[in-house]
Amino acid sequence: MKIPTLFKSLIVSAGLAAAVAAPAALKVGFAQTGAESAWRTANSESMKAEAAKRGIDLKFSDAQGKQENQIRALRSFIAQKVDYIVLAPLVETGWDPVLRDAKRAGIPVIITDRSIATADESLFACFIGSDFLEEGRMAAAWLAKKTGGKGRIVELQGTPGSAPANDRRKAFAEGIAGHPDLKIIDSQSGDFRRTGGKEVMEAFLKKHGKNIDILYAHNDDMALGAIQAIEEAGLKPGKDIIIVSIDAVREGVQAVVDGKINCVVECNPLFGPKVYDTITKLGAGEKVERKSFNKDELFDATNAAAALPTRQY
Ligand code: GYE
Repeated sequence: MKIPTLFKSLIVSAGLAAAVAAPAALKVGFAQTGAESAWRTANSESMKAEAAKRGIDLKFSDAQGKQENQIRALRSFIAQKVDYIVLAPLVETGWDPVLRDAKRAGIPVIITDRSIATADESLFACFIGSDFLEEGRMAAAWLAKKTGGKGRIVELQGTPGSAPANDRRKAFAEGIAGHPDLKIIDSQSGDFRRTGGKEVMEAFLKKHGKNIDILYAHNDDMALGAIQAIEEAGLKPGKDIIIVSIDAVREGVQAVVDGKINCVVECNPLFGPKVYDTITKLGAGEKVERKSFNKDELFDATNAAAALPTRQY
């Protein structure tokens, strides 16, 4: 077909305009820990949905709970020359070598959700997450008040070596230290998983029988698993055993409404908008906060029912 010259030039200029108007999509690599809990699912969803909304080309990697998989994902993001890397680090230590590689390649890294331990603060651009120490303190303060400072506690820890497990354990222990009759009689990891919570609670019940007054779980999923074990042992969760956990995912808040969990401390997983806003600012050469934390709430029998209809995760 013969195209008239005028049309030809129109086609060419339209093509040029499109090329100018549509710069290549920003490439972001997100190294996620895995899919261990409802919190994590909500976190992944927030990162994916917000990227899609903003036209960001998100490369999402699920490390299935293994640090070596996360390190491999980071190396692959570097090889693909992404514009930014977002890392939700499974554990606190062991990141320096791969972060050094990212730095050498000139790719800024944003640490999200969990913090890392490093002597070289120049290895990441900023941190966006939650204050796990504050969450542990809130859980301890609520419990001390509710029980009058008395009770034998079993603790379900999160993933060993992870910032939330380390900090929630430390701050809670400090929070109850002033109450000599509040004692942790046993503490094991359930890896932030429902099955882990159930199995470890079964073992606690076998070992300690009726000598457990309180369960402190580092997340709702483990508390929900433990509730199954408690019910199967013929006991009433929330009554025979007082339960405090962290996250406030919808099912956790529902359990508070049902009287099976007594208190949940919130940990908001919806970081997508904040992470990409931060990336936009970094791209524009603006200053960003070095460490920014979400403000979290607490739900118990007094406010859980009112909060439930508007929970976003
Ligand atoms: O509490 C837990 C998840 O790092 C804050 O990880 C996160 C924790 C969250 O598996 O449910």
